[in-house]
Amino acid sequence: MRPFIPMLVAGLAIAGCSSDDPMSAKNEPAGKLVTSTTTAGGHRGSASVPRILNSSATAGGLAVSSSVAGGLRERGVSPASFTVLIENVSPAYKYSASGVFNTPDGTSAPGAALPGSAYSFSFAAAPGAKLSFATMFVQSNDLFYSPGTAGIELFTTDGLPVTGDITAQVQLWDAGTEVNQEPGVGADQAPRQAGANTGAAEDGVVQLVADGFTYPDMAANIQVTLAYASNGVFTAQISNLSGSSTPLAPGVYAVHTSDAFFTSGSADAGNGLEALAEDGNPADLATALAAKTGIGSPLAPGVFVVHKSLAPLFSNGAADRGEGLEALAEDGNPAPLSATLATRAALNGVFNTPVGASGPGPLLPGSAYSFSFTADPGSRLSFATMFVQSNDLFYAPASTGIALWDASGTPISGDITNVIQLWDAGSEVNQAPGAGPDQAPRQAGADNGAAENGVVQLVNDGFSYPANNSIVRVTITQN
Ligand SMILES: [Ca+2]
Ligand SMILES: [Ca+2]
Ligand SMILES: [Ca+2]
Repeated sequence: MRPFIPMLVAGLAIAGCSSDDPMSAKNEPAGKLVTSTTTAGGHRGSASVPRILNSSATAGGLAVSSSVAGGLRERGVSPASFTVLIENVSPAYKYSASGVFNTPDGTSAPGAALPGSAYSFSFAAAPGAKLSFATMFVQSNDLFYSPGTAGIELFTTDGLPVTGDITAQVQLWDAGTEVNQEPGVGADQAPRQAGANTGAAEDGVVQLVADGFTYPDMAANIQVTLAYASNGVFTAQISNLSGSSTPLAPGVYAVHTSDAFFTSGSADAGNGLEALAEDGNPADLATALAAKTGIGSPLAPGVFVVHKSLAPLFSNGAADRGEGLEALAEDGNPAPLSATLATRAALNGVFNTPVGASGPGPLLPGSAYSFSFTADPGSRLSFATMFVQSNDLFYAPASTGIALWDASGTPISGDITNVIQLWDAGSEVNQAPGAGPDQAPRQAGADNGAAENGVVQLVNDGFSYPANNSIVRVTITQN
């Protein structure tokens, strides 16, 4: 978390200075709207709906028919005051990535890695992350190769990726679940046992092997290397050397910041390590790790606008309009877009101060932004807030916003998370979420990253993202 705060704060310092912002001098200062009771009709004075969009033909063509709003008025529907709560509900995950490696390089089916073959796997990681893995020493009862509990640091203290040979950080561990027999000979070892989980229970602890038998030097059996692809993605290769005394078996890996999936000196945690270490079966441990794997994300200060024309912030499938969405989506800085909105005749504002906080800041898990406004019947609400662990993604309703009144003239109320979608501003090339070096928490400065020259659209970049409702919850209440 630490590295991104300066970047966001830099943006926030701008956003928080609306009183010094000449763009807002004669418009609605963003700050006061957070608890504003200004109505959407602040510029109304008549039933006509002010155009809030620029005069482009597209925007004009999307204007809502005034008969809709007029219909509600004629039926006696009054303006209403709303409060919107945007909560960051990201859970805390132990692992940012995890998975199985089970298919030797150059083959197409899962199987053991015999001497002279290797497993490779790729994963995304951010500075501060460590790599752990485990693969069975097959000619044993319950031994496995793995880094220590703390894992292998993937970045130097200067934030540079670690690459090259990391074999020196790998050791041979004993799961403590089955009594050890002579390596390569024991009848209850995986190549010879009658079935999975055959052998005398050991009731021991996970520890470096020390059973009186002789094992080959690490460097004679195994070599582990790391390569880095410049975009936050590493590839690890675990080679079973041609002179090795054992096959290696399918295993698991995890990227983490705290300790990994076993504790040296403690009994096996019962999370699947036993089957990996005794039978070369990684499935149960992979499942256990997957349940604790995911990406949480801060959200960032954003903008809202109450409107009666459609698509005040962006158009689905069209290039970013250059009105400030890019800074909101790439750097968590809502000031430029707010300044654009402030020149238009519609209620709008910035939300930038977490509830209970004394000043603007990013929205960390467990925190919420809130804003209030009074709107005319027939009004719609749009807003946008950055998915911070990305290059240019943001949460927002559809480009046309949310109708604040239903067809029967009742103001909407309750949980509206299901209207939120994750959009790609199309302005910066996407990197792996939570890891990309040009993403706000890690980039060297605002607007860093490769230009995308794309369009605003729902994210569809091949990376996997958390379900929207596992990051953000939005509720609206009538005051
Ligand atoms: Ca066994
Ligand atoms: Ca993008
Ligand atoms: Ca960037």
